[in-house]
Amino acid sequence: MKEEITKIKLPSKFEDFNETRKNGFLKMKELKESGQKVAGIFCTYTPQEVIYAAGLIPVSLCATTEDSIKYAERDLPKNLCPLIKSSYGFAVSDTCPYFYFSDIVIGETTCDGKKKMYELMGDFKNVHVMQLPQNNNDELSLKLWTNEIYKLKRKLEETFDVEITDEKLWEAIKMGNQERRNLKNFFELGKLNPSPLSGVTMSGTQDAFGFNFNREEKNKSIVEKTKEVYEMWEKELKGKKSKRPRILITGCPVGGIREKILTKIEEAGADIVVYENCSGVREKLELIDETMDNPIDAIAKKYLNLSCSVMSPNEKRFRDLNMLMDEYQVDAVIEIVLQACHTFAIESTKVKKFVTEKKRKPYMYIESDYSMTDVGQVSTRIEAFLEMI
Ligand code: BJ8
Repeated sequence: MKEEITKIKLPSKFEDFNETRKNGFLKMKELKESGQKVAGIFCTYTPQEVIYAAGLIPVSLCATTEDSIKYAERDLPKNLCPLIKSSYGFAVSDTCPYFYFSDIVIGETTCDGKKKMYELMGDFKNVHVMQLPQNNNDELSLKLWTNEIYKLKRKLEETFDVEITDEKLWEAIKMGNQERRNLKNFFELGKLNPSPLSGVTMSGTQDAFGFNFNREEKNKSIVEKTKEVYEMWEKELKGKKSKRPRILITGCPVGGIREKILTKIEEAGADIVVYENCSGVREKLELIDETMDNPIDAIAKKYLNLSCSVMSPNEKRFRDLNMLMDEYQVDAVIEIVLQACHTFAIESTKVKKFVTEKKRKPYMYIESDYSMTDVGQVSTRIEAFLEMI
């Protein structure tokens, strides 16, 4: 193990990563040196409880910068979602330390681009792909997904020579639910009016929590941060009025366009108060049912219920949107879709209709990628939209 670690390369562009990520890499390096096994993951559908119960640590792999895309485009079409190209580019060029540290990568058949990319990735990494059904409202799909979770369990047991007992699964479920409750409380700071925390800071802080691999410490820091922000709001903002429109962000994950789009929205005078996407509160809304008899059944039910646009139909997304728009007193919705993401792009027609006709609120659609070429145009559109509210 030690020998493997001495060979370790931090990415040539290590200095370009932000402090939080760099600290995360260094902490992970220490864990690997102590013999810890790691599973790299890309998606919210990954049942992390099974990974923890196997004694591994799940880590989100790099997928949010443009730099790695040039490596991906040697194998992948240019006209593909930047998130997929960035993920693959980091992997194939070995410039993401988390990918390097991963003993296994776990993927799911979500969108077409991702599932085909995993096939290529499987040529140079141990990749296990879970077959995700695309209808989360039927019994057969739930059976199929439950079976996929059993397959993952067996894969981890065989690969790492461990036994995943029900007891370990329930322990991981309890810890995961606690983390969901804590993160939900943190995101609910966005319900306060005036908003105490910028949406950009909120999503950056969530990333930072994710780079703490000690779950107890992580839970403690989420609770402390929430308390600190709430106390600041009580002292400095409570009772004041804000004229800044309150924005809900929906669509694709936003880690790769945070600076380019989210910062511009807030600089233009609005507050992002809630994310209805994988970068926000959505996954935290439903806990894993701790009263069920079988932990795998409970895990399968929770994860299949997620409302990503890869599901068809995807009615649960509208239930979540409805509730979040009301509870966070949202004034307008901005949907951000990554270039060539067909499922979110097509579903946006329904989202627009829902927001403008059912909720009677302004809606804006932004399609973009990780490059800065359209930053001027995006800023102008955002300013015009906010003026109209
Ligand atoms: S659960 S949002 S993390 S799939 S943006 S790669 S869908 S072409 S990232 Fe996602 Fe899981 Fe869904 Fe969340 Fe494909 Fe679209 Fe790209 Fe996407």
